Amino acid sequence: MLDGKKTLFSGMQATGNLTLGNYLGALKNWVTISDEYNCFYSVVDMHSITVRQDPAVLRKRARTLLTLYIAAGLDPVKNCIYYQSHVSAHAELAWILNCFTYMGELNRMTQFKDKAAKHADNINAGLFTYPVLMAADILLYQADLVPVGIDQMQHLEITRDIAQRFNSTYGDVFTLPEAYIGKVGAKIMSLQEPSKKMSKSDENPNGSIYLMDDKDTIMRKCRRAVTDSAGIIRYTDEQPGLKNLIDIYCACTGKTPDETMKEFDGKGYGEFKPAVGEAVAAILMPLQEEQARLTADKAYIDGIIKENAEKAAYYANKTLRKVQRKIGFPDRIRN
Ligand code: ATP
Ligand code: LTN
Repeated sequence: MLDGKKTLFSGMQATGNLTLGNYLGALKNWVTISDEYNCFYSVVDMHSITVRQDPAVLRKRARTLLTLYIAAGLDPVKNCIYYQSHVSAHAELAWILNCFTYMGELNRMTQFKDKAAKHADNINAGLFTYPVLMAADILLYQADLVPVGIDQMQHLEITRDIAQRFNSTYGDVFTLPEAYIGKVGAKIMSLQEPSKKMSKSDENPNGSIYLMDDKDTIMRKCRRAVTDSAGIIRYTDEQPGLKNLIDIYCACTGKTPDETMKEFDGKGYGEFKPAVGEAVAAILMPLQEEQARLTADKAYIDGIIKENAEKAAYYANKTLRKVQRKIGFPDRIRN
């Protein structure tokens, strides 16, 4: 508890171009709940290097992502928005937690299996211990709540297991975090293969709507989204492509699937798909304008980066010092 509020932590990797899935599944929810919590939102650039990155591209993407957090509506004074790599406590706690995590546990992680299959030429140890660094992120800030998409649930569970294991030996050091999965948009699927989640690392650009897509591209991708031959607007698992479009429409407009079915009763996909495009564009166009405005204000963003790194380090180091003491590292000598 800080100032009577619970603490929230979340992060996103600065890899690839962000998709509508990232926005609806994560960023949008972050903004909705940010007032009720003390929030830490990190650009997790240390996680990004588990897959090879071009240094200049990584640096640029990290900055774009940090700016996007603010453009999406997160107030950088009330919320601590910072780069993970600027707070060395993440790496230090991750090392300690590595020694409290079993190979067998990490071996079960589906994200590891997926990424190892995708990057068979670079199955590095960082990719394997990725969830431990994520646990360190969360536990350093004693987070009560972690808003993520459904795909991150397994990582949240291992975080709780590691924290519980540590606490059972050393006392109540870590708060046990709960996952927060938004009601709408928790899993946005690919527009081309509705059985796969929309992902920024998808090779087919038509499967994803990118946050920086222009309106024509958004409209085209929605029109070409894979649906079925039933031709009626129904929210059912039997029409997965359409169901995904309804989810997107609802997440963007705030309507429910029932309201949407009524609105498009008797109408076909030829009317519904452009309406989805319009709803998406109505969200993304203002976001892009705000992003451009903030990007131009270099001094303002630099100030936020500096101040928030210091603030994050203050809280992170408090937990780290406690952990170091508990496990028996020698005390620092102060004059
Ligand atoms: P990659 O394809 O590189 O693995 P990704 O697109 O899955 O990336 P992440 O950086 O792993 O994105 O995720 C950032 C956040 O966005 C996470 O909280 C994740 O759960 C959420 N998220 C990612 N894709 C979707 C999606 N299709 N629907 C809803 N939420 C999503
Ligand atoms: N693994 C997450 C990103 C991430 C994260 C975190 C999310 C790293 N550390 C801590 C929430 C809390 C992902 O791939 N989306």
